[in-house]
Amino acid sequence: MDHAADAHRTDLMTITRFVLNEQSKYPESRGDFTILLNHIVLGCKFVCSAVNKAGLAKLIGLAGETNVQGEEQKKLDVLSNEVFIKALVSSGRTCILVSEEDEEATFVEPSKRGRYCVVFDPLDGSSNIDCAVSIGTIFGIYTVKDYHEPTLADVLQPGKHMLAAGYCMYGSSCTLVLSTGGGVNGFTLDPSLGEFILTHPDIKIPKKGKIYSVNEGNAKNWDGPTTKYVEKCKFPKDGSSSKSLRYIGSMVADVHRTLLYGGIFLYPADKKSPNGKLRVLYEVFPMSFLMEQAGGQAFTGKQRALDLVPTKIHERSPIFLGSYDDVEEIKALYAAEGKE
Ligand code: FDP
Repeated sequence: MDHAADAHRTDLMTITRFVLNEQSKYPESRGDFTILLNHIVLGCKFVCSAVNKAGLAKLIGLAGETNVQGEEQKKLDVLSNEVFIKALVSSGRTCILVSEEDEEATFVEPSKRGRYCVVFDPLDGSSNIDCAVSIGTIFGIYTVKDYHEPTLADVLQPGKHMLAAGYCMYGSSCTLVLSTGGGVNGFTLDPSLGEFILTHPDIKIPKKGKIYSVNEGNAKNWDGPTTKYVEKCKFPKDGSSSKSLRYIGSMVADVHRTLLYGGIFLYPADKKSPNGKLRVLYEVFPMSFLMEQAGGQAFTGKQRALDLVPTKIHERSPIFLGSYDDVEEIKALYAAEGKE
């Protein structure tokens, strides 16, 4: 064993160290946010370990199977939800939780309340679990006005009021991308240490990209601007090269690639789903927050995504997000349509 190399590893920038450093910039801080984030990180590690075993489900009894002890095992998305709810409640720093898995918001019991609201999708892209494609957890954090009397209004706020947002992608590596409002940083889980290490400091999305990402199977139902935009990606008339199409169908993975390589991710409205498919609170807002923090843009087809004021916790919205110039083009097409 190379002890010298191991010794060096102790000065790595772990996510805990990173957040503590950030915290030290605010002398009035009591460390509540750091504690909350530690609990989210714990949830991510737990889910990562469960996802890694998903392919062995039939052998060891996960996801709806019965295990060797004869106990009924839970579906991964149900399990992930329970993991995050328990982690967040036991942090003692939350008061309202909104999860994709639960119809109603969870109001934390008074003795365990803190001042944060967390909106999250515990396992997004879950239709990809059985074929081992990357999936992820998405989260956004708000502060409550008065934690003695939390109400739904505390989470039905525009995305621009979010304090922090992030996602954890369970892929070929486990990657956590986080913004607390001062840029975007990416951390990769080192399985040998069980720690997330800062591997992608200060992520900036390229100003213009070469990739578009959309479910083209819905094309016959798209509106004019989306149709024109995708046509332009494939058959540009200004002499530029066509864009490449990449669509995994797992939002975290598609957005992660868009953030790192540039380009645009679209989940537009269509005739069958006039509000698109993706959920405002725990898909559209956190990803839009990260995009803006990385120098990109996020647009709903009508307005800046983070200006949207949700009226229901599971509301949906169309979304176009990614490189600044690419989103600018789709905005111009919607503006032109408005003038017709
Ligand atoms: P999934 O249905 O597998 O859970 O909102 C969920 C989501 O995946 C996103 O992760 C993904 O971007 C989108 O739906 C894919 O939808 P389509 O299958 O309609 O393309």
